[in-house]
Amino acid sequence: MTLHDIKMTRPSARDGAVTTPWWKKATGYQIYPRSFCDSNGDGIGDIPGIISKLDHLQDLGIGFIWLSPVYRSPMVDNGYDISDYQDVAPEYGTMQDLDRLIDEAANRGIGLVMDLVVNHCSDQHAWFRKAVASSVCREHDYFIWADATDGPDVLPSDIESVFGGPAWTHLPEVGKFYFHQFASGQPDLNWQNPELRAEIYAMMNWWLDRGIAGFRMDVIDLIGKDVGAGKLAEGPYLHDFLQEMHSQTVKGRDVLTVGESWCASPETGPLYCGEDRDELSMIFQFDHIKATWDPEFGKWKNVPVDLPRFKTTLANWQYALEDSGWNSLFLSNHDLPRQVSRYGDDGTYRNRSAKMLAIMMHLLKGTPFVYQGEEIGMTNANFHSLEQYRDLEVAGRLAEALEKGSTVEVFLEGARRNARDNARTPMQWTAGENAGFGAGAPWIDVNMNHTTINVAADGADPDGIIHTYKQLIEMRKTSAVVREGRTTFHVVDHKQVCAYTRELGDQTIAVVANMSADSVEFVAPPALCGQGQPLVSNIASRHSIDSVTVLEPYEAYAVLRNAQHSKRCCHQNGVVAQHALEA
Ligand code: TEU
Ligand code: CA
Repeated sequence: MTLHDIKMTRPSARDGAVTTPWWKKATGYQIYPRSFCDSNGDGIGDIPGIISKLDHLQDLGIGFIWLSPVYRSPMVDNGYDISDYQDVAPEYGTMQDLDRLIDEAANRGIGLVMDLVVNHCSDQHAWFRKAVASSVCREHDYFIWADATDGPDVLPSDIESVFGGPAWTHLPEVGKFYFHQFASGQPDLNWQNPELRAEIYAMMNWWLDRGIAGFRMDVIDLIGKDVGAGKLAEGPYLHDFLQEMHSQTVKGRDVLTVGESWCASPETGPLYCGEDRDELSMIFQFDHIKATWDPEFGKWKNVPVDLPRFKTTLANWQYALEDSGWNSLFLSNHDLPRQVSRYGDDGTYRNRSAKMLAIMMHLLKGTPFVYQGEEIGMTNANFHSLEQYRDLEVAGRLAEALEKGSTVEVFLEGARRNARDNARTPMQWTAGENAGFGAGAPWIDVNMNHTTINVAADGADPDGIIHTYKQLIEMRKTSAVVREGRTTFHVVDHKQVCAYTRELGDQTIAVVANMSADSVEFVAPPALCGQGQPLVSNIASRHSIDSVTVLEPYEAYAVLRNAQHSKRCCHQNGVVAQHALEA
């Protein structure tokens, strides 16, 4: 796809000022509680641990926390299997701790966004226990069942679970199969049942009344499914349910909602978060992540990042939500590899490439999300043996890979690059024991590189990565062009450089990022060129983007200019003729 094709998909711009909701000025920070900070030395991160680190978050300047699940759970999937939505897992603390977290965060101007996992619950949830015990009770229909007409060995359909193996499990005591798109310990909830939906909305209101700042909604694109018809993601009832949920819960409240949708496309994205839709504030979409996966083997086979494809997806989303809707901006979360390892260089150019990625993402239009440790350039886990992995997905997918004829070695190499545990090693606070995470041996190995990569060292270094993050987070609060400027991607086909402009009124921000380890002689198109004021950079500040610029490996910088600046540049550089040719 060329730049021209991308522009065609962009709806026309619309002027007109609207009041800016707080979450358009804010940067989010995701906490994976198990791995953030352990206050009592049992090796597991907890809520008092989070409270003890709130100053770090305030210092960073973030506006809200997305807290991965802390609810009561058997922890088959580290809390994404909830057995009680209105209680806290004892290993993480108490409801009192959670209320204190809400208050202490609020004192620092930080909102708390809870993770809402309602596509499925745990098989230990009271609803499921009752549903299994009786086929006529109310809760039985809260789940999705299929009769074992042809016996327990004949599956109702060939739908596979995300973690490997069939999505159906037979329960002899019920004489039926139940449906689970994830682990067998995560039975899917039957959203067709209005009583179930009412229970979920009541639970959401109970949390909202406690003063939380909103919800991140786990795999929300799956709730509208029609399993019989084989329509799972973005199923026929999805938007009806999201509109109902909005009207029954968040309507009239000043909160943020962000739905996780692995299947959203630039075409369907506006349906979730368009301004007139009354559904969600924004979604996490994964097109730019999937664009870097192997078309056949997905994330388990490592392939180099196809930069034109990656940029095309980012561009298409910027354009699709330009007039209505809102983007979330992220490269990392608890399910993805560390961004500096995936898109940058976690060796020689770690510091520089981590900053490059931050500059490249944070100056786009949307709400950025920082995943714990990203702000100091934490890297992949670098595990060398299977025993070091904790994620159930690794076991599930290994079995499958071996069945398909792969080897443990090949699988381990894929896991080293892309397994979810890469992002789940303990937060690296200090160079000391257990990286300052806690006094006891952590539930998952600490990355060996914590002796050099840690919050204390990065913060104390004037050249530390965290300082670039602070700068970018501050810019979003203060600069309208960062928040609202119209995005145009340039040189989308360029294999090394990512470049775009943001325009609002007479202000333009021009961003160039060399996403490669080579020094690049970059020929910039006219729209990108010009002299202005240095905004942010990861090497030395630069005042202009020239028609030809030699970019250092992983160099990134942004220039802010107004109409005045642009004119001056073209004359000074004497490149008007060349520009005219290119245009
Ligand atoms: O993730 C949805 C999901 O499908 C991912 O698990 C992803 O597809 C996976 O990494 C594939 O390799 C959400 C949560 O973010 C994840 O942690 C949970 O495990 C999952 O839902 C189930 O709740
Ligand atoms: Ca603990």
